Amino acid sequence: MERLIRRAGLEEIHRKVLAGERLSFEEGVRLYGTPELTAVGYLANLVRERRHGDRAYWVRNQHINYTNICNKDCSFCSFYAKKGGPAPYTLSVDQIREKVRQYREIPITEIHMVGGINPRLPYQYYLDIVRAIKEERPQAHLKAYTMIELEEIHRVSGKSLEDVLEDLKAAGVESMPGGGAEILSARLHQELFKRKLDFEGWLRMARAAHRAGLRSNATMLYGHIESAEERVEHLLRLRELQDETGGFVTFIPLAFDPKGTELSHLPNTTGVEDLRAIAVARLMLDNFEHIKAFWVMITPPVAQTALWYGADDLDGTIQEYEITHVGTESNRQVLTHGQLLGLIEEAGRVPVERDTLYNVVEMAA
Ligand code: V47
Repeated sequence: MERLIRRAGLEEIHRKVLAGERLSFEEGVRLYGTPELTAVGYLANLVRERRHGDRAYWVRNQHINYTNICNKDCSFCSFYAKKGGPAPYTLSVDQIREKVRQYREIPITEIHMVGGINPRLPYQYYLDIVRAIKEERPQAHLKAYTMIELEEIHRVSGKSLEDVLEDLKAAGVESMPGGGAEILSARLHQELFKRKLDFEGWLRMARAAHRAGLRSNATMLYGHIESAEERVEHLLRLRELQDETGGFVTFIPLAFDPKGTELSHLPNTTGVEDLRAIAVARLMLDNFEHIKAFWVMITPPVAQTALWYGADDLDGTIQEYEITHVGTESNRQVLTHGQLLGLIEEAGRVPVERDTLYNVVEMAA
């Protein structure tokens, strides 16, 4: 390994990783640039094992998307309703209740709820669906609404952002997912998602949520038109906010799936890119406890391998996922807990069932 690290020119980064020192922007770019993925993975695995040993976390969860109507028109998205695409829908409070009841028999500990930005939805709707979920399944942790939705909920509320956050918490929101960050960059905002909150706004919302006591995740959408420098800048912007608030729980790199988007001419990411995104994140985000390999996006085989490239979490059993459909046409994208455990054990790690905030639910025997 020493030889490989030398060949990759990563000796100084190796020294810093062993000493627990913070890596710089230039070093992040170097980690993206070196062809020696194994060396990058080795370094990331040192950090991963220092923090989590052999543990690999997973969660029994359910995703709910309450509407696919969206006015943001992001060119990387295939989820929102448009001509020739998916038909528009908005779930009623009763339909949401029904979705929760559908998986009553499964011991789910987390419900992850997000949706498009449907400007017709009133403030009360956002509170009502949260209350309905908590009534149906009070024991499940509700992780709901991205920073983009928070901005919209604030817009329709006529209240201060602080009051909105208090209302959401009182209704039953317990943490927030990491979506909507895309790439925290002014150039990419202009190119790909200019109707959406810009990167300063996303960070402002996250800061306000953390100050209100809501923890959240952070994502990065990679594999489209962003450069290595822009990816590293994204990571550093998250690291800086995490230094300030400590409110982020997990970082999740999301591999861009071009199918059905305005960027459908672009190729899918490769396993090498996916593993590198995980490894570089593990090395740069020294103040994030967890790095998640989201199997829905990068496929179970790559996610399983990522447990040796910096990831300590595979996310969950899922049930249904509508935002993307890698290798399937169906919304039903599910791994049973047996399949998840099998993937983790085959990779040589120890599966640990967790809840949203990484409290251990049950250790495998
Ligand atoms: O913000 C949209 C991304 C995100 C595509 O917090 C796409 O635990 C790839 O944030 N190809 C939503 N990605 C999903 C998300 C998430 C997922 C799992 C766990 C957590 C968590 C959060 O999906 C969006 C956007 O960045 N997305 N379109 C696409 N074509």
